Amino acid sequence: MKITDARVFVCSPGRNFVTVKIYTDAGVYGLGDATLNGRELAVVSYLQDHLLACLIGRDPFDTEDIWQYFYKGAYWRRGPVTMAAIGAIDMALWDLKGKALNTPVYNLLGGKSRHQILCYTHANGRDVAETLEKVAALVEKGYQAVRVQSGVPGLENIYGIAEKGRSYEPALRGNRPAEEVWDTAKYLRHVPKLMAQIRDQFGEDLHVLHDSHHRLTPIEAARLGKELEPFHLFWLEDPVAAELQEGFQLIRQHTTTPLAVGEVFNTIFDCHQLITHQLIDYLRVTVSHGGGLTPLKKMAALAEVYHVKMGCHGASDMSPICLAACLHLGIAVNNFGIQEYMGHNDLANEIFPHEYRFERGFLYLTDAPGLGIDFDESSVSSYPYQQAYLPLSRLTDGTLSNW
Ligand code: EZ4
Ligand code: CO
Repeated sequence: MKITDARVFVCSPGRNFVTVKIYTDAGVYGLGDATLNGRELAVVSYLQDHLLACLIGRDPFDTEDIWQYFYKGAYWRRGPVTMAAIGAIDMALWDLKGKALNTPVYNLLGGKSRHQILCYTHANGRDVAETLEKVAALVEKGYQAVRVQSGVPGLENIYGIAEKGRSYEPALRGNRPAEEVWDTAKYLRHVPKLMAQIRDQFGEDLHVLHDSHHRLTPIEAARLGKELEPFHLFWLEDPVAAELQEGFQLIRQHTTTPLAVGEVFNTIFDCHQLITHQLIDYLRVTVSHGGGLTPLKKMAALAEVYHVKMGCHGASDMSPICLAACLHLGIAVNNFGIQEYMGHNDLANEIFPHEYRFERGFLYLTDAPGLGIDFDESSVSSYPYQQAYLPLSRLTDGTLSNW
């Protein structure tokens, strides 16, 4: 079998998605997600101008060699734009291989290690009362794990909080990023109170997660982790910006709250020390931004050795194709932890028909071949690209901070 064509599509059913499609002389095609929130067109150019033509004539089953060809072959390695582009191609090739062999991708990754995939979704009220209501509604739907965020008294707009009556969407339309004001002291006073009320109302059985979204220093994160210990979080996510892997040693010395990191990582070299020094408990690298299933299965294997479990990033700013890839990996590896599941709007679900489904707190896959997803190309003309960016954060005195 030979690759005959490879194309990239951008559509915006409420938010931008970048999709790679690889065609073969056998008629079977594969789909990959190349969406990088706020930097979509840079990935499109990387694919279109530099990678896709190199695929023509290749055997699509050679996933390892094609991955190495693009990773080592560029000379310039790593980085989110490069790795999202390589990741989409790799994902599309695994999808294609599964379809050609008439088997789900998980069968190519080791088969089923479990029959259902534990997932969590987000509760994000503007204040504690609204957050409690939202958690109650999710528990009603059967969720056994919820990521709990709430507005902080004295701060206007913060990460993770939806506008009234709307579902949360981090990227905002416009030609430059919006700016938010952040105050760590206020936040650190608020979160333990929030978690006390959550445990009070929902008891010990609910798995509770929380995302600090890179905003703390190691010693601040240590304080938060310690103060949250009585509430037994499933994980505390991105307590600090993680370029400095050693920073986690300090957090780890002080708290037994489990730590999850990795949604902005692109390669094993972003997290090898976090894993081998046992500084984290969950690895959140996602399949698209981490360069595809080829490197993700290696990361999962290294993590397994060091008791680290997988918790792939599954926000709605990756398309259903990426979520499907995370689920195939998640069902196959032994060291699966949990899958983030924000879901997508109705339009995105129509444009990307998929076989995975949510039921009472778990996600399920069928035995549909490949990744079990498809893509409606007419969305490109009906819902064209819309410029949108993630916000940025400033401290109250104007200092640029971590969003
Ligand atoms: O801010 O996906 O855990 N989830 C997150 C997300 C990220 C967005 C960035 O595009 O932190 O909401
Ligand atoms: Co996060």
